[in-house]
Amino acid sequence: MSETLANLSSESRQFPPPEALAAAANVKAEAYEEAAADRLAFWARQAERLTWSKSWDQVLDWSNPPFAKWFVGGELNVAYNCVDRHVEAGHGDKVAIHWEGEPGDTRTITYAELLKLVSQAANTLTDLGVGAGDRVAIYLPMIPEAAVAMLACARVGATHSVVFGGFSVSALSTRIQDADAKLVITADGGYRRGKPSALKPTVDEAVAQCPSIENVLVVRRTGQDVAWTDKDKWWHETVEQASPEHKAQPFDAEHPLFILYTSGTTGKPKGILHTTGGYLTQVSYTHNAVFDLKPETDVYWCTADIGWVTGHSYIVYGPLSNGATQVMYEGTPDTPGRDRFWQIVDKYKVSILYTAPTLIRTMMKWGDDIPAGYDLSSLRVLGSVGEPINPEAWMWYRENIGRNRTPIVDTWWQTETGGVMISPLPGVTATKPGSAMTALPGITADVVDDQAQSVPNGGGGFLVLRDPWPSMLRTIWGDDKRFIDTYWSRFGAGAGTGDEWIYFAGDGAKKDEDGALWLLGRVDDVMLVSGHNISTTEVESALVSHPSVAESAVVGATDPTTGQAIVAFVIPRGNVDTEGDAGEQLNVELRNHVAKTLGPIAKPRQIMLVPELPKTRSGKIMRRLLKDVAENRSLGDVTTLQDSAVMDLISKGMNTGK
Ligand code: 6R9
Repeated sequence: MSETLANLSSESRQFPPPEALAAAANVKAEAYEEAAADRLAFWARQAERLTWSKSWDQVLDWSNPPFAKWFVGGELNVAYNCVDRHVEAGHGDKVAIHWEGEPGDTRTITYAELLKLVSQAANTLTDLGVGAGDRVAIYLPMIPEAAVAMLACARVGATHSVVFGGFSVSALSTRIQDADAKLVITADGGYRRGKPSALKPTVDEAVAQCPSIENVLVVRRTGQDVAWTDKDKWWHETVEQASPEHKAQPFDAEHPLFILYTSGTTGKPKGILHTTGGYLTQVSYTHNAVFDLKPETDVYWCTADIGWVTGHSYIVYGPLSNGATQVMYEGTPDTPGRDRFWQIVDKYKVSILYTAPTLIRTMMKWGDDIPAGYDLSSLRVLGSVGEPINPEAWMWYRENIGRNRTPIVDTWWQTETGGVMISPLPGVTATKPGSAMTALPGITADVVDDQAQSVPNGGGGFLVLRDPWPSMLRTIWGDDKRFIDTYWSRFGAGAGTGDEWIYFAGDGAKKDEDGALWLLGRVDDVMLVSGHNISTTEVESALVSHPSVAESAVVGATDPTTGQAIVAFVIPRGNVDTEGDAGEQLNVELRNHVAKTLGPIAKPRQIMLVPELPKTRSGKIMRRLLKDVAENRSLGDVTTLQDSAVMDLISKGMNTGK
């Protein structure tokens, strides 16, 4: 893809794993060879981490590609694996969730208490006529009931569809309608940025458009006034009064576990379908391997929202199947102060922290002195997910949070892949800042050219996955054709070339001289400037490598002379003066800095200094909206935007030329 730039941006820093961590690591280097020798036998061994009611007859049935069946004939219950079996093994008193509400209220939930809550919720679902095969929409803030609701669905075999709390009426109702859900589980509201933020009115409006909904189960969180309809039932008057006895019944390995909608850039949201046995196998294995989880001693914290796949796989199913103790936090990182995260790490002695580049860059912007005021010595593994992490953000994370001691695992995966696919192993890999490094044991990732040929080291192209993996999506809910068209028709058998079915991830990537993988963002975002393909990620990383820059987003805007021209939106670091001449000067300096770092072809036509960038609720930059601004168009779909005021600020700045 970006051959011109591939040779120019090179990273020579490398960090081997700490010796003590390497010596005691859950997964050692041999795992790669073992998996390569017999991939299916490797995954079968990982499946044995779980408790199956009935063992499988066949590890993988790939006779009808691209529709995979894993652990064919096997039966298990996901909730039993995440809760009951830890209690049965004598760990009932162990803390499953240290929950921290935004206003500072807390709850500590042991595995025994979690079992009680999940059993009560399962009994309530049954009472409400929800059973195996039904769909349930979950629209909740980050409260323990979110995990309980998901596990209760899994327990009775209902398929959940979690929608980010705060998504609009139309986003919620289209998801309910597409899945034909029978029940919504919601709350009166949740706390965000120091205030109660209502959820119930959105549900009321959505349900009015969704005749399939029979009941609405409402958790009381904020105590704010709510309108009441005859479909509504309070959680505390149903679930909390229900019997705590519930026997989990096993389901087929391919029983649908959840649907999660991804918005994509165009068209209606895709309902990504995940099933039971393969999904739980991979999230359990990867959570253990990638974070080197020691369930007896670690305190794990994933800062994601439950509405994102990261919340599904690495707050609920991965950690709980592994019997981990974790922190769950309701609110935003700046409430009541910008030190909230570090206060939480210090308070609970968090040892594994999993967060997103957007948050790391925000922390950079706020300044080094904030984390410096806290004891972060409990941390031993740091993770990143959601976007490419710029090398300088990676270094900042290592130095200021990891205090140069802890490995960083940059984990590449997607809603569609269900679990982590490409990542360092903390006890094995010598990491490079900004690289997700290599595919995990049992996973075959590659970078190919547009003829599906593997590119040599030093080359760039499209990221693909060559073999099916246990937690792969099984289809797009109700739309097998779109499943094939979107992921399998670009290369290989699905495209009519070759026998091999090749999964196209939609991301650009390159292999460096050592074969390490560097993710370059969505291929839809690649810019074509005077005939050269340039990735947004590389220009953004060049900008972030300047000491005055905290965060940046780059788009290609139509340009009469170069086809597309690079327009960059830049958030300066907290201490940088951007008033008047200083701003002008910084602008010139930044354009030259990119030209020097990457080559003159990558020099931005224009740089806008902005206070914020438009992001999704999972923290991804919405470049599509910035492109609308750069090309003077009215804004496209903004329903998944985290904060709608941001776009006004940016558009205003653009129009006045500031
Ligand atoms: C887990 C998640 C998937 C897209 C993916 C890619 C980007 C995620 C990344 C990364 C570079 C990483 N992405 N992790 N890019 N390095 N470590 O984010 O799922 O919300 O479906 O997004 O996110 O572009 O294709 P999802």
